[in-house]
Formats: sequence, structure tokens, C-alpha cells
Amino acid sequence: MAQNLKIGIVGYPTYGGSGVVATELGKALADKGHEIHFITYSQPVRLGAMRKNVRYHEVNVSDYPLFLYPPYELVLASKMVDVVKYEKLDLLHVHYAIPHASAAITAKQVLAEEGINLPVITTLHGTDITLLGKDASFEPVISFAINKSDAVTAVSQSLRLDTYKLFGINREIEVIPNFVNLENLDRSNSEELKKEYAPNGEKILVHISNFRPVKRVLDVVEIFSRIYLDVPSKLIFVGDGPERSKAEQLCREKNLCEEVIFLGSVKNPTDALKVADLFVLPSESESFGLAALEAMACGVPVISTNTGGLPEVNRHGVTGMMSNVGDVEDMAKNVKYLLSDPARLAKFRVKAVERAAEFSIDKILPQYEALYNSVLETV
Ligand code: GMT
Repeated sequence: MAQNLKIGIVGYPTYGGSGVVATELGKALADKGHEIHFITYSQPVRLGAMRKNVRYHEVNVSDYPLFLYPPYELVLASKMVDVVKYEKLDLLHVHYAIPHASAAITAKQVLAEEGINLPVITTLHGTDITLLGKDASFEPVISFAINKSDAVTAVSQSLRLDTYKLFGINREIEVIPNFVNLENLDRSNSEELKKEYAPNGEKILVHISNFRPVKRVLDVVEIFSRIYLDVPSKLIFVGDGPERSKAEQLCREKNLCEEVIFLGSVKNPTDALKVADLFVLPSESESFGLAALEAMACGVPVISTNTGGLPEVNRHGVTGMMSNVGDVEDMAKNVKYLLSDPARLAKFRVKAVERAAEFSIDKILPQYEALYNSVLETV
């Protein structure tokens, strides 16, 4: 059985959950002695400083006036071929179906012509399935890339079932959930920082996301507007994206500007969890909810919807509360239920940490290693 492997990891290098999972997985594998080659269009934000066993290969698309759309996927596939051949990689682990899985299958086919067998492992993360699966223009390529991968994982049971429902899949998909690295995550509470945002001892609600429509950030404002007069509190938004200005506008209309803080994109979004009493995630769809898991790991109970994979993470009445999508009245009621009773909140905090520990990286990493080894034994 292979021990230390040379693994190419391809993902989005941004703050999004799939990029965080790809980067943290690579870092943890490198710490265990595997040689990791990140192949992305910019340095993954969570990669941090130079570290042992990690290399980074940037994908640069030249701007030829010939092309209306730069052919990123083809350049990525060529880069994969190059790195696999010259760094002698054992396998590629790609995160997100398009363009990463489809580019990897192209690279696999190119390399096969040269007699090189490239095992491809694809991890499905969420909107690559739940949003793009509803778009007929992507369906044939996504189905093809999934079916031609040597192994496929989904980050929750819910996403696995959605994939079967939305695509023409004729192979097994294994569930390997998101994880949290409890050692790397700064889980300290900061009373000093808390005073800056809540000088009069107000409670703090936090929402962290990319402000895409699927996150329903306006619901966060609606929930807050229903509770802040009863429970003195502040709301901190972390991140940026298409719905931010609408959320700001709604706060202005509701005269909430004194109570709501938009931090924007920050280097370490999870720092906001150090001051949070509750994390609010009213998503329309959420394949897992890594942000919720990270909040729970920091002892912050989660007010969420019950959509997608969230019930596989958040335990209703134990680690947080869940409501139907759009039911802001119920979510506001749940916020009051937790914030009005310090003893109850403290119990939820403890349970949230315990639950998050079930997704600790040392439980999840061996599942990926076992998958790599079983793929290498069969190809
Ligand atoms: O949540 C986002 O919008 C980012 C997105 C991504 O693709 O990076 O996150 C998805 O993947 C995460 C990691 O597996 C999951 O924890 C998120 O639930 C999932 N987002 C959605 O399904 C909306």
C-alpha cells in the first residue's frame, strides 16, 4: 500500500467553502508527509506561509485578442498534464465539478495517450450540483466528469442524493463530510474585542458568507430587526458579494445602521466568531455549511435553516435551532429563545463544541487517505 503520496489538489483559491476544504486538506496531508501540489489561478487564501511538502503551481491564462472568452479550463488541463508528468504525481484530487473535474478528465485523457495513468478523485461541494444541476447547459459535462472520475465524494448525504437526482450518474458516490482543524482555528473568546463592537454588553449575532443570493442575507437583517428591541444586540456581517448593497439598503430603511456592522472581506473571517453569541445562516440551500461547523467549533450555536446538509451538522435544540427557509419569524423566535437564557445558551455552546469535534480533521483525513489508497490499488 502506498505510504507518502504525491498529490495534486485543484480548487478555487478563494474564501469559499470548497476552497477552504481543498486548502486545509492539502495542508493537513502535507503535515502527514504527503507531497502536495496546489494547482490554481492564484495562491489559496488559507495556504498562508511557505510550508514543508507544499508546492504551488499558478495557472495563467494569456489574454489573446482572438478569444471572446479566455479558455481557462484548457489552460488548467494543460497545467495539470505538465505538473503530473514532471512532478510525477500519483493522483489528482479536484474540488468542484466544473471546471476542475472536467479539466482533470481532459488531462487524464491526454496523459493516457502517453501511457500515463492519472487517477482523478472529484469532490462535489454544493452549488456545482445544486445550482448548476438546474442549468441544462452544464448537465452533460458535469455528468461526464463525475462518471469518468476514478472516485467521487460528496460533502453530505444530502448532496449525494441531489447529485443522483439532478445528473445522469452511473457510479458510486462516497460521503466524506467537511471537517474542521481544531488546532489551526483560533477559538479563543475576546472580551476586549467584544467591547469594541458591543460596548454596553449587547449580544452579538454574526453572519459570514459570500453574500450570494443563496445565502439569503436579507433574512439575516429581517431576523435581527425582530429581536434587537427585545434583546439588546448587535449584528456583524463578514464578507462581501452581490447581495451586500441590498442588505445595507434594508438596514438603512429599518434604521438599523447603529446596530449592524458590515466588516466586508477580512483576512481571517473566523476571527468574528471570537465575539459571537450566535451564528446566523438562513441559506436557501447549503450542501453542508462549513461556516456553521466553524462557528460550532468556536462554541457559537447556530440559527439556521433546515435545508440540504445543515441537519447533518446542526442539531436542532442541541447545538442550535433550525427553521424552514424564509421563516424569519421562527428564526427570530429561536434567537430570543437562546439569548434570553444565559444558562441555556451556555449548554448549547458546550454541545456545539462537542458536535464540531465529531468533524475534527483527524477523523476525516484518514477517510480521504483510505480513498486514495483504494483508488491506487484498483487503477
Ligand atoms: O457557500 C458558498 O457559497 C461557497 C461554496 C463553495 O463552493 O465554495 O460552499 C459550498 O461548499 C462548502 C464546502 O464543501 C459547503 O460547506 C457549503 O455548504 C457549500 N455551499 C452551498 O452549498 C451553498
